Amino acid sequence: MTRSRTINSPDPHPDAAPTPGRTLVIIPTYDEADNILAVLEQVMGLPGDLNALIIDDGSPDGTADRVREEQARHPGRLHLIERAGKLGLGTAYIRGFRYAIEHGYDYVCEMDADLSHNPADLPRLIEPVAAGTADLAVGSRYIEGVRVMNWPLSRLVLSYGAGVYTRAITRLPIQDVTAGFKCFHRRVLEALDLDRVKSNGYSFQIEMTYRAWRRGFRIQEVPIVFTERTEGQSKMSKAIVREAARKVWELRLRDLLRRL
Ligand SMILES: Nc1nc2c(ncn2[C@@H]2O[C@H](COP(=O)(O)OP(=O)(O)OP(=O)(O)O)[C@@H](O)[C@H]2O)c(=O)[nH]1
Ligand SMILES: [Mg+2]
Repeated sequence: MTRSRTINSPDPHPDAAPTPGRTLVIIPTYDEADNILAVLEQVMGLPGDLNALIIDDGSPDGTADRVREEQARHPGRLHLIERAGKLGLGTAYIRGFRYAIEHGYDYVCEMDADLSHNPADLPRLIEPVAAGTADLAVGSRYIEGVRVMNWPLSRLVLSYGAGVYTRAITRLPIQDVTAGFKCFHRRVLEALDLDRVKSNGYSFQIEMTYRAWRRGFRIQEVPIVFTERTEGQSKMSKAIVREAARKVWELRLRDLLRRL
């Protein structure tokens, strides 16, 4: 039994017959040399037709070198895009989404490189999208209780508060609005105008989910356990929180003015 919640109608989308499809797992990295090999070992070991794409922003700690070494072990399945400098999570994902569309992937996952997201949960995220019961699956920390490991209370309050704030302003019927562990059906990425997605930090996650919901796509939250990183540096900052606080209003107002 899948313990999860579907928003909107549970009926399959007309062109969403369950098909074995190709999956791309996009993993943006900045200074994740201490984590990336462990993540890749688990991701590449999963069953099914699954490839990974690392988007590295010139990490000074040599993350991309580790990925290149690993590519030889997975011929044609592990892809790497290197960008010149730290350009942000949002633009990294947009780059990855375009790659996924160009290369004909059916299911496109987002995942952090710091082991906060458990690769073993990927099949449960892909499953509703592949089965045609959801267009977007969101790995949620806040359904069926709160499942976050090793976070200080302040971080939990911030994350949970982001959900209360976002729902109050936008009515987005999602418990974990900043979740970064997701699986999109390609039709969602094709339908959204990716040029218009400008957020970079947490608000990128809110913006993608909001735009998908407003376009009428079915979103399903799948419970996951989130574990705070033990290796590497956090990139969380006050600027990221300010961007999210502003962005939620911007999305709502643009939507009201029909300029989303
Ligand atoms: N390519 C790229 N990846 C980034 C950038 N910023 C963060 N990342 C990656 O995005 C993922 C999420 O970033 P984190 O630093 O874990 O952010 P967080 O989860 O909010 O913070 P902590 O887990 O507390 O460190 C990780 O895989 C990072 O390496 C960036 O500017 N460019
Ligand atoms: Mg993290």
